[in-house]
Amino acid sequence: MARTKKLIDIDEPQVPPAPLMYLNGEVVHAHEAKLSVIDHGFLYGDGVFEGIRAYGGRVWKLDEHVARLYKSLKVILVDLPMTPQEMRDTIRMILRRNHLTDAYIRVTVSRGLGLGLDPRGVSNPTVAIMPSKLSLYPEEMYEKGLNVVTVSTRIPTADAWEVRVKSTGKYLNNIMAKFEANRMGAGEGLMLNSAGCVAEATGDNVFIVVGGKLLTPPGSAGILEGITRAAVMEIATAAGYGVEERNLTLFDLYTADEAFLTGTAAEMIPMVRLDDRKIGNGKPGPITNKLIRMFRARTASDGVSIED
Ligand code: PXG
Repeated sequence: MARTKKLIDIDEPQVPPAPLMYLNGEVVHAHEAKLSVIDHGFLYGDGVFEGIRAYGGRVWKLDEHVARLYKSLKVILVDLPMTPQEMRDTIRMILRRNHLTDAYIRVTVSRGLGLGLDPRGVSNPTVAIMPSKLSLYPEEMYEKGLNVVTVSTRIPTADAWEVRVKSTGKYLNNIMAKFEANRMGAGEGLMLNSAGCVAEATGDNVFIVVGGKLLTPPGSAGILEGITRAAVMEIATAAGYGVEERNLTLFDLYTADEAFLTGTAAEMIPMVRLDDRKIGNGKPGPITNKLIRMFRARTASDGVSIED
């Protein structure tokens, strides 16, 4: 009798099932998740978010991300009927339910439902927690370094409190800045603030290395104070490097020994060219590479387990 064992069943769907996500108290398939057209997040970008990562079954900097989310909610006057502990547990539960150990997870909260600006007419904050694919820079960019351009889109008002909140609404500016960088064929766009000082990249913070010391713009430059930025500052300080928050101009970046960007998705990535100038010798610097190794060792060992 002929053997009928099939190596590949072409009728079997090869598409992975849609991930499960949390939406307003329920666990649903992501492709079935629906939001109202009068959601204030959709109508006005009236909400806040966090991008979080898990490595090897542990959520990296979970407490810090949840703390920043609740700080953002406090600033925009949204009172969530969900405690930070419930938020942490729900994030871990969604990762568990999807059997995801290495993942990106996006937490988005909007003010809720209502048409019209008056927040008194808006009720029931929307809470969405969804795992997603990471949009990372290609691996080769970590070895060769990023080519960055200064874009004309600026951080609107560096001294205003709004720009320091991780609000959904402010990202139109960052998206336009990313368009500019793409159009110029660069890997990333550097944004200045209204005073002309260096602020940040479209979704990453900026560091330079000068004389063995790390320099990065302060919160008052209108940046989002990244959780990766804080982790890198802590790792570098513990390794004996000086770290200083200081207002920087393009002159400082053009003449730096080394430079790199930090962010949840990017982790740490060397920046080797800015506006057609080489930074240092145009290759990832030794201190940058050493800190990248230390950072990766930390993400591989630290974090809050997704298991109960
Ligand atoms: N600046 C800006 C403007 C950002 O949006 C950072 C700096 C780095 O912050 P963290 O805390 O990640 O080190 C960010 C982070 C997303 C997404 O879903 C956005 C970010 C990070 C991850 C995902 O689009 N922005």
